[in-house]
Amino acid sequence: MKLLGTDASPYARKVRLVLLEKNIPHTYLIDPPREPGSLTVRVNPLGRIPALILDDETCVFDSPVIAEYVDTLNDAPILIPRADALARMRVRRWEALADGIMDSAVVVRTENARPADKRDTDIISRHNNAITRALAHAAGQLDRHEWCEGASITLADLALVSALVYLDLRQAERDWRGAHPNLAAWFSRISARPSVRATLAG
Ligand SMILES: N[C@@H](CCC(=O)N[C@@H](CS)C(=O)NCC(=O)O)C(=O)O
Repeated sequence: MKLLGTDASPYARKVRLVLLEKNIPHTYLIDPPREPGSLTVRVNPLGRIPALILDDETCVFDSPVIAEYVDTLNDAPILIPRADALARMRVRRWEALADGIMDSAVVVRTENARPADKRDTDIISRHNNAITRALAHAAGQLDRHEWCEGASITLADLALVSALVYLDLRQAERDWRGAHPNLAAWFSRISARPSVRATLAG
């Protein structure tokens, strides 16, 4: 299978981490959708990354669907709990929280890229406030636990680390480590994992 993404995309990082943690053979292709000739716009009607192309050419999108599909391919590890409905909901809710941070950070970046007189400062502050609240929620839920959910790594951890890497990339001025030392300690532990380091290497 082939994964289309870019190194900056937090959604692509999330599914790259799922593939790497589960040790699923794949080819990672950097394919910015806005570049002429992009494969992404030919295979994904939404023209977005990440897109996973299976060996029979089936295209899987978007990132939650890819993560869920890939998680069914083996059990080592199981990243989305299968039997415990509440645990499963909590993992998916972590993913929604992390994806929401990514969504808001993308909106802020897009808005800030406009000329100063065309920026909507209300939109910028609403989305920045959402990120601030989501980080406080994440820190509160994480508390002193080693993992976001349960006793081992799940999709929740992979989604959250992807959101935080993206914040460091696009909002370097945001001192989320100072605001949430427990989140900072969790982040430095998880970012030492070979999977995370591999996605940061490129
Ligand atoms: N909800 C989607 C969001 C994917 C998304 O918005 N990807 C961005 C890149 S981070 C994209 O491809 N945007 C289209 C573009 O850049 O033209 C997912 O989870 O996969």
